[in-house]
Amino acid sequence: MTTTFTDAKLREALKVYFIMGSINCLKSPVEVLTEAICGGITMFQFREKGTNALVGEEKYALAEELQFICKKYKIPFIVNDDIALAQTLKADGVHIGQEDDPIPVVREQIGDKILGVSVHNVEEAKIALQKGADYFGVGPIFPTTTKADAKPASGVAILTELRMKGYSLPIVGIGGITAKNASQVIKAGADGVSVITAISLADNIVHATKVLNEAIIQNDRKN
Ligand code: 3NM
Repeated sequence: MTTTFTDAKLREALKVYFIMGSINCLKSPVEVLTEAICGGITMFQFREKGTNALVGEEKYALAEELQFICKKYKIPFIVNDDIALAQTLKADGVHIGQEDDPIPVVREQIGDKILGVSVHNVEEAKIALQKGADYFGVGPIFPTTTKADAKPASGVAILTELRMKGYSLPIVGIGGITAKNASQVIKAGADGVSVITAISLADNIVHATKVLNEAIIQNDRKN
């Protein structure tokens, strides 16, 4: 790990990792994020992507507003695939996928901020580790409709495989994760779960987040 976050602090932050952009919300993103924080999320990723996503000044303004809320509640604020935005806002880190800028280039730009990388198999994990990822986002674990170009769901076996092969880097599972299936993800070896829909589209966001949080805490191997 290269980040100034300690290993323990990063694993703790990854437990209930909420990802969201304006298109994932049925009401104001500010309200959604505030309620998710009240419910107990431990980290937030601003992911303003997809059809009708904000760009330019509007994207910047929303990011700034959401970061302000995160700062108030001491929730780490990560930016998805927009290094310039992350740099301007002095975000806590960035998350990139396999098709985004190369890992060494991003690392060079962000220094010791958190660098998360999406990986889908052992080969990608090996390269991401070598090139300086601080954590892996592994998915989609379960089927998801949120990411248009998501790969087929892998199930939790990929998590077990990564741990068995000696990958001890912090791992967060992603894709179709809910309070009902989250325990499988943790039992298979992930430190936490990242979710969009399970929180952003919940009727009662505070309640849904609390239930998800409890599912993680209860199944955490270290508790
Ligand atoms: N990345 P939901 S799956 C943003 O597999 C994202 O890398 C994925 O949304 C990957 O919790 C995904 O609504 C969408 O399924 C996750």
